[in-house]
Amino acid sequence: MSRTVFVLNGPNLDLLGKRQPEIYGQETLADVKALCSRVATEHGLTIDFRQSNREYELIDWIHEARERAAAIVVNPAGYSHTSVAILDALAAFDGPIIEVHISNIHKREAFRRHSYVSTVAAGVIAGCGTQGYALALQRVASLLEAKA
Ligand code: CA2
Repeated sequence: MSRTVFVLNGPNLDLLGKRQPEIYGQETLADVKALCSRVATEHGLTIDFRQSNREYELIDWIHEARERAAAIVVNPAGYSHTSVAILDALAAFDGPIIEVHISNIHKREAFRRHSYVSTVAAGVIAGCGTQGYALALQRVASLLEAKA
């Protein structure tokens, strides 16, 4: 069985650590990737870590995950709150999906409180900073273990 986890990041997350540190912290996306690699190795998982500013590209990657990944960790960023298309793509994925938000979306503007993606996620982590990615991978490891 595949132990590959796709870690997908939505629009503007390439700016992590470069703007708005008061909301998203100091770490860059490269730091998050290094953190994910470390945690994945600890749990015998392999990660495929990607970021895109384009909705269609994220959708294509979710389709690709159907063939190649056992689980998806996704921070859909702004698309969480708007994209039925990303929701539909994720709904066609068979394995566990964990949604991550670096900030606490429930403490911010009202429009951030609703996420389409949450309706298909096995779990949602918000407001734990970039550590949320590590928590998500730990959860994926537990879910895959329980399934094996
Ligand atoms: O808290 C999160 O992880 C979000 O998914 C981040 C999204 C936001 O639209 C969601 O409501 C919550 C924004 C990603 C943009 O990230 C930036 C990072 C640094 C500077 C500017 C944007």
